[in-house]
Amino acid sequence: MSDNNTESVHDVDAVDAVVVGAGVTGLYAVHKLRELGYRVRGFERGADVGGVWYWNRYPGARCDVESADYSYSFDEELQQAWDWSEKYATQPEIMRYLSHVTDRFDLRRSYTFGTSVVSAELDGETLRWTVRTDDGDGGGEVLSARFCVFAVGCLSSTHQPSIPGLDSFAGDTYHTGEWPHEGVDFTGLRVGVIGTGSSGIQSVPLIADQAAQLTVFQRSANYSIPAGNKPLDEEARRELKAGYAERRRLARLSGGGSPFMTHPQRTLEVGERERRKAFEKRWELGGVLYSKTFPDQLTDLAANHAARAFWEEKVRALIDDPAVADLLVPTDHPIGTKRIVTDSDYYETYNREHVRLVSLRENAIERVEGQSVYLADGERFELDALVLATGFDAMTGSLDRIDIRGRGGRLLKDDWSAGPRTYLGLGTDGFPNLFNLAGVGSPSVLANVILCAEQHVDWLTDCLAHLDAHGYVAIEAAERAVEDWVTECRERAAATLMMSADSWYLGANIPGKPRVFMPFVGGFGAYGEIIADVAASGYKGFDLI
Ligand code: N01
Repeated sequence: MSDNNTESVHDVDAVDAVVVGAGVTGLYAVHKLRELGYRVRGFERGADVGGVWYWNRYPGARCDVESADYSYSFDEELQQAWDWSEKYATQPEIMRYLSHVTDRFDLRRSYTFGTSVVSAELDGETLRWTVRTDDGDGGGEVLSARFCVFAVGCLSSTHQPSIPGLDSFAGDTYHTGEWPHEGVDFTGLRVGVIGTGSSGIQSVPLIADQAAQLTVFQRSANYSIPAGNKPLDEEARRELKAGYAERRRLARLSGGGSPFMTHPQRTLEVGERERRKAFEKRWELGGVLYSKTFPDQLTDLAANHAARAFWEEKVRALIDDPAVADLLVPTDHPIGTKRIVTDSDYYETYNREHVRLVSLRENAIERVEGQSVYLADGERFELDALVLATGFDAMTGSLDRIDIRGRGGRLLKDDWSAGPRTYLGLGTDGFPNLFNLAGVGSPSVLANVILCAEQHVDWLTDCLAHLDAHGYVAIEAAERAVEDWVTECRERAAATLMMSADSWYLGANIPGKPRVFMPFVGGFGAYGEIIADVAASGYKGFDLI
């Protein structure tokens, strides 16, 4: 630690584990690590628990995984006690749920909120980590920890577009990922939304309900599927609760961590009627799982075309003006290679008089000046408010903000400059006792992240119990195992269509980021088997120290 910092910090607190983040993963990690008898300190940048749900409070923010699945499975009483009110929960309901879980397991007492971890440095002799926080609510602390557990979320560092003059926009500017907690009233205003990913597509219909005029600036069209959201009545809830055991069993075997299996045959192996029936069923189910109707949809272009054609037919039927529909139908990537959006009335919103879609494809935003947005061809839009739905520096953005130094002072960010290097997504060589949960190198963003969190945390706590039972101080991924896993992840991604879209999975939305497919594409169930085998073999690929 630099000498000039010493006076501003409290005494060094020695703990077993530091957990960074109080989102769905961090909360469960704190719970399980405490169950091991560990002394745990958690740190969270936000003023409360919730992670991504704490920050993303834009109108229409809603989960795209069904509520029953997007909930913890580790405690039967918890899952029987909680009542979801809708098929897809809204952000406020998820916050209430996470707060309930936090209270139920008394997790807040382990956290310091409003405080970010700014650095973690390994002592090569003791293999302990010195962790420092900023001078947020916690006042700037230094801790010594045996284990560092990062649960910082994959979509937590917002991406601000570099548009000349944006900073000096004379109206109000909001990023969907940092939405004001008191909400925003757009009544009677001229509003512009930049970005048509999940955040833009979810917020547009609700902003349109309030705004006098709404202009949506679209650089790339996206595939979206109506959520088919509906309230859950008493009977539906009773059925869900009675079926949890089977629901979870299927989810654990599945590719995406939800209890839905693909059709047993390949897309073109079945006849036209059967194929349409299967697509129709998924369309009715709603949302993101459409990309898993048939098993080959993301590996075979002809299969993908069939899914895409069905989608296009459905979506064009929702849009009155064929010229607007032409703009809304993507032509630059196969369906499902960017996350399919789950919407409520998105396409229908463009049938409203006061809503205009502006394509930036051949006519980009050139600058912002005063209250005006100017396009390259000189067209000007006078606006009172601008909503940036421009996404995140996904998967690595939040880790990159932390100065993490392993053996010999190696900086994690430098080690990952050509793309993230992990073994199983969990650990990396040179960084013993440091774990990154539900992020790069694991199914994470390609699956139901709550079950991913449980899968990783359960693996981790079993592993730490193993270390303690056998008298080991530390565990570290072997360099060779890291290299092999990076290769395996790359090869598996290359065997799919996922490399053909400029997605945030590939870092393609962030200028200068290496184009590497960051999550593990092989499926949630298959990944679970791989990490279970590694544990059963005595942690092959890791050095136990
Ligand atoms: O971000 P995105 P998001 N000028 O990166 C555009 C999860 N999520 O916050 O595609 C103009 O997908 C950009 O255009 P392009 C979910 O996993 C889930 O919407 O780069 N436009 C794109 O249209 C999701 O996938 C839910 O050409 C610019 C948009 O901004 C992930 O989070 C809800 C631009 C960004 O889309 C990210 O979604 C919300 C510029 N300079 C989010 N820069 C649920 O349903 C960027 N864009 C649970």
